[in-house]
Amino acid sequence: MAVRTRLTAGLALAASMLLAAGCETPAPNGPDAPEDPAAPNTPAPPPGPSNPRSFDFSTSGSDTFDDWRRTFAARAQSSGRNPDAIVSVLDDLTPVTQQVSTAAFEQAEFVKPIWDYAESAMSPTRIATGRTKLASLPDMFAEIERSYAPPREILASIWGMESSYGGFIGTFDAPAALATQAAEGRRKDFNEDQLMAIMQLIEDGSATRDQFRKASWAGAVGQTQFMPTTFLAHARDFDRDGRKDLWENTGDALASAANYLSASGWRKGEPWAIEASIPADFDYSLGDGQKKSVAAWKALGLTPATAPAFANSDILQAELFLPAGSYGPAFLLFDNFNVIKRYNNADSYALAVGLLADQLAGRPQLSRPWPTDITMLTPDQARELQSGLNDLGYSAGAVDGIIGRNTRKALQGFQKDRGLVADGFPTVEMLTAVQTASVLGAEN
Ligand SMILES: [Ca+2]
Repeated sequence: MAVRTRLTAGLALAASMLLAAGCETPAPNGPDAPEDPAAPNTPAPPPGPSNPRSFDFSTSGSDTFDDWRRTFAARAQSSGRNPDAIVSVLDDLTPVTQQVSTAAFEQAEFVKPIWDYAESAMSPTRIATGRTKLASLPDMFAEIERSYAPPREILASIWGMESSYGGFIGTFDAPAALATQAAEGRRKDFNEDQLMAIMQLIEDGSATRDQFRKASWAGAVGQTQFMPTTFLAHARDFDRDGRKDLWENTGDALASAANYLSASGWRKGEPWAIEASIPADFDYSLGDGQKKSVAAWKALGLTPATAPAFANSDILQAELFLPAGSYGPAFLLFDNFNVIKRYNNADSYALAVGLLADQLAGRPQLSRPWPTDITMLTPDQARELQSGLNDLGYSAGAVDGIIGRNTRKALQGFQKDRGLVADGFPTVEMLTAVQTASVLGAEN
C-alpha cells in the first residue's frame, strides 16, 4: 500500500498504531501482495458477453461517485466479473465520510517516537492475552508451524497487533470504504483492484458480501486484516470446511497469515532481530543500513545483549538498526524483519511485532530502556533539519518533515565530519548544530 511505502521512515509511527493498545483496528495495513498465479481463482472468464448488462444502481447522492461506479462496473464486467457479484458489491453504497482523516494520521505518525509505538503495542494486557492464546491453542499453532515457515509467536503477535486476537475486526463496509477512495481518485488503481478481488471472492464462494461489512476503514478484513487481493492470493482454509473464514475462524486467519509470510520469504528458524550491545567508541555511522555477517559485527565489538538462543547466527547477514540512535537499544536486523514489513511497510510496525513476539515467547526484556525523556523534533523542526542538511551538501532528500533513512544517513555524514557520535538521531541539539553550521556556511 502506498501509505506503507511512505512509512518506511524509521521514526514513522505506523498509522495502525494510533490506536490505543488493545483496541481498534489498524489503519491502512494488512498485507497486499501481488496476486499469486496459483491462488484460487475463478476459471478464465468466457469472452465478454455480447450484450453486456447495463447496471441500474440506485444513486448514492454523489454524482462523482455515481459516475465512477458506472464506469468501474462496466470495466469489471468486461474483465469477466459476474454481473451479480458486481451488483452485490457496488449497489446500495453510500460514500464513507472519512471520520478518521488521513491528515490526522499523518500528523500523529511523526510526532511520536518509534518506541511509543512499540510500547503501546506491547501493553501488559496484550502480552498476557497472547500468552493465554498460545497456551490454549497448542495443536493449532503446532500444525501451522508444520506447514509454514514462521514461528507461532510471530503469528500470535501479528494477530494481537492487527485485531487484538480477533477481538476487534472492524466495522466499516469494505466496498463502501474502497469505492469512496477510488471515486475520489485516491490510490484509484489499488482500491479498484481490491474491489475486483472482493467480487472474485464472492463469485468463487470464498466469502459472502455480508462478511465484507466488517472491515477496517482501509478495507482490510478479518482477524489478520488482509486486504482483499491478499485474501485472494494467500488465504487458506485451515479447517478444510470449504470456506476461508478470516473473520470467525482463527485457524483459517492464522494459517493465511503464515502462508503469506512464507510466500514473502520467511526464513524458518532465523530470528527477526537480536538486540546488540555496543562498545564504547563504536562507529555509529555503520548503522546506516549496510549489511554484514553477524561474525563481522562481532569482530567490530558488538555482542548479543540478551539472546543466547541465537548463538548460531554468525553466518547470517544483518543490518545494524539504531531506532533511538546512541540513546537506546540497538538491534541487528535479519531478513525476517523485512518479511514482517511486507505486512505493513513501517520499521515501527515490524519492530513492534518482533518485540511483542519475543515477549510472547518468554524471551528476556530489552537490556536498555528507551530514552523516553528525550525531546523529539516536531515535523516543522524535522523539515528545518532536512533543509539545513541539504544546504550543507548532505543529501537528506525531500524536505517533508519525515525522518527516514535518507535524513538519518545525511545526519550521520554531518556528525561524522565533525567528530560527533554519528548515530543519525535527530535531537534538538543536532538541529541546532546543523542550523549553526548552515548559517556559518552562508556567511563564509
Ligand atoms: Ca475454513
